Amino acid sequence: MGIHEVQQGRTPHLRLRQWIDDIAKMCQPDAVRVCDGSETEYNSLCAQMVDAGTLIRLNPAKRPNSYLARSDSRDVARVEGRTYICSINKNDAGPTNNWMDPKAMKAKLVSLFSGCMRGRTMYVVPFSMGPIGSPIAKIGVEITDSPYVVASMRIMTRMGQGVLDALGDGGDFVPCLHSVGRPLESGQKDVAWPCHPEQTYIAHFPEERAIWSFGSGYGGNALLGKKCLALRIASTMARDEGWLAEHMFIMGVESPEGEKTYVAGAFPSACGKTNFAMMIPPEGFDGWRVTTVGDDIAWIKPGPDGCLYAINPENGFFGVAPGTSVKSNPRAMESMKENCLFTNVALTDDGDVWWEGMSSEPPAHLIDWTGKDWSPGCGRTAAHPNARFTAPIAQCPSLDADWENPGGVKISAFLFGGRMGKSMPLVFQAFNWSHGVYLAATMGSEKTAAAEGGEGVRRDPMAMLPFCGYNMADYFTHWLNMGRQAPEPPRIFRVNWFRKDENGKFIWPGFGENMRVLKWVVERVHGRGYGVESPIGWMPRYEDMHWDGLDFPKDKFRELMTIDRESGCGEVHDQEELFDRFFDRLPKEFVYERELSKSRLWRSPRTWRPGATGSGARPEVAP
Ligand code: TSX
Ligand code: MN
Repeated sequence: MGIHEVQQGRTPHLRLRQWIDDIAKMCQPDAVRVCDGSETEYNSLCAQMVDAGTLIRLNPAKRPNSYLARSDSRDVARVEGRTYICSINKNDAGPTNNWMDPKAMKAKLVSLFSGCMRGRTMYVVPFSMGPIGSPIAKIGVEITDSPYVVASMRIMTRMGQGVLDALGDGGDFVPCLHSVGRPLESGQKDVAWPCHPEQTYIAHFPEERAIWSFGSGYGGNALLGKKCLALRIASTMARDEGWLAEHMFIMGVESPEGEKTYVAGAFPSACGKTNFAMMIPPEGFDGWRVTTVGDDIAWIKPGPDGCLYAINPENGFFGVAPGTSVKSNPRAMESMKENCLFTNVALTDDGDVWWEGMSSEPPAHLIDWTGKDWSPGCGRTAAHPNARFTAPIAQCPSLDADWENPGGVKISAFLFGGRMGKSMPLVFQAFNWSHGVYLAATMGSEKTAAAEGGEGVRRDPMAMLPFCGYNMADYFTHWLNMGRQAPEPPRIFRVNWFRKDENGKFIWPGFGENMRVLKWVVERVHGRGYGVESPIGWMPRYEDMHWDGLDFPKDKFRELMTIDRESGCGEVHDQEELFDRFFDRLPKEFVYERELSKSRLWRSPRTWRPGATGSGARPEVAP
């Protein structure tokens, strides 16, 4: 076939080699390069992208070994409308996923992929999600014609020869095929960010355990280890194998006495998940430490003792840049000091990066994410709102000592929380596992911008709505089963940092002060923290929280924790809309949990506050 082979990485794996040959025959690249993951390879790819205009090398004195990429303005985010779960039966994708028949989708994609890499190099990227050799880890191989994807995968995953060695001559891998969808016909000049927005497809084949992605070079559309493998495909594996693949951060909380507790949690987008996972304990918490295991994905399996153990399958952060600052998240800023890729942020005159929220005063002049001159007040944002940093996790100053423990870390609590301006209290604990799963499934976040469709709550069960690779009702059932099998399942909590007062101001200071909530959670799971039984779950009274170092008056706390009967009933009523989508597949437990929630609220005082006399609430210890 006249394809030039650059065999950096070496593998005796015949099935893998056959797959590479088959894909090369279909895509017809000029060259095939099996990546070894070395620094030399990374540097030469980046240099090649600088020459091609895809990357700009940042000032090495300001941002060593780092680059800026500007994408096509039509290729700036995940495309949920073009993301498909191609299960054999439509019902197995469920009402929340786009579905296409796998044969029809394959036929469509084979025609798109035929010859799609002409004039380009086809890269073969072996990667491990999770520490290489961990019993919880999975191996994937991404074939891509985007050097930007290769460089990003080297930061975000364990990538290269070590993975080929672990695969040996017959190990299992998830085949992930990706193309930007822009072949270079004879002599045609390339563009800085090739893509094909009109023909973008992000297709998952859950039975075959394969991923085909065409037309986009951006983030979750193109770095197939992350959302596609580690969430959509892994969630179906987890259902079949008895574990959980979740859209969760993992963090450690260490007390002054040296007691270590791990917490995992899911927040919908724009709720500060990465900030929370890297939180710095505030004043009044001398000797407490928060450590980071991961900020986005958790793979959680029962260990030999039946408890749930979690690993972070990733090796880097792919975080939203705007809003990240030394104030909001100093540990993220530290993580991106060097060895980073930035995408769609602004470029400063001295060759560094900037984005909205990085500093209160914007620089007087910038080059914006589209490559145009920018000055304050020009009417455009300098960075795209979905601009990203790609940073090695090893550079995180709060990285947990056990972040690469192949057995994972033992999870004691799950947190779920959205952005709710009214009615939802700061924190409460589920009565039991099935109630907790119900609270997680009914989680929602208020729509922020008018552009997203105005008022109302967007339900995002377990923050998995765009990431569950199968019928979400079956996913709820799987969650219920996982708790039944664990001897002591993690305790489940709902949190809300975003409640507002009657003037529209946030009541809770948030950020590091969330440590006070975390401390109550930790004490609850160890059977020490006091709580009272409210109509919606266990709650701390004012005196059950640690207030050293913060002047937060008791009446403000009461306001933050108030349960209003009318809005509580309204919330439970609204949940019916979500449940109706799942018809008969919805677990029976949810129907009963909803009835119980309704009854408890109906019979509660008009306004319920923890510790208020006459509320019927008595202090209790039982977690
Ligand atoms: O990330 C946030 N967290 C979690 C941090 C550990 N954000 C940022 C918004 C999401 C991207 C928050 N914003 C949090 C929060 O806990 N809370 C708020 C709301 C808030 C915003 C500004 C203030 C207070 C609260 N400012 C002052 O109190 C001065
Ligand atoms: Mn995410």
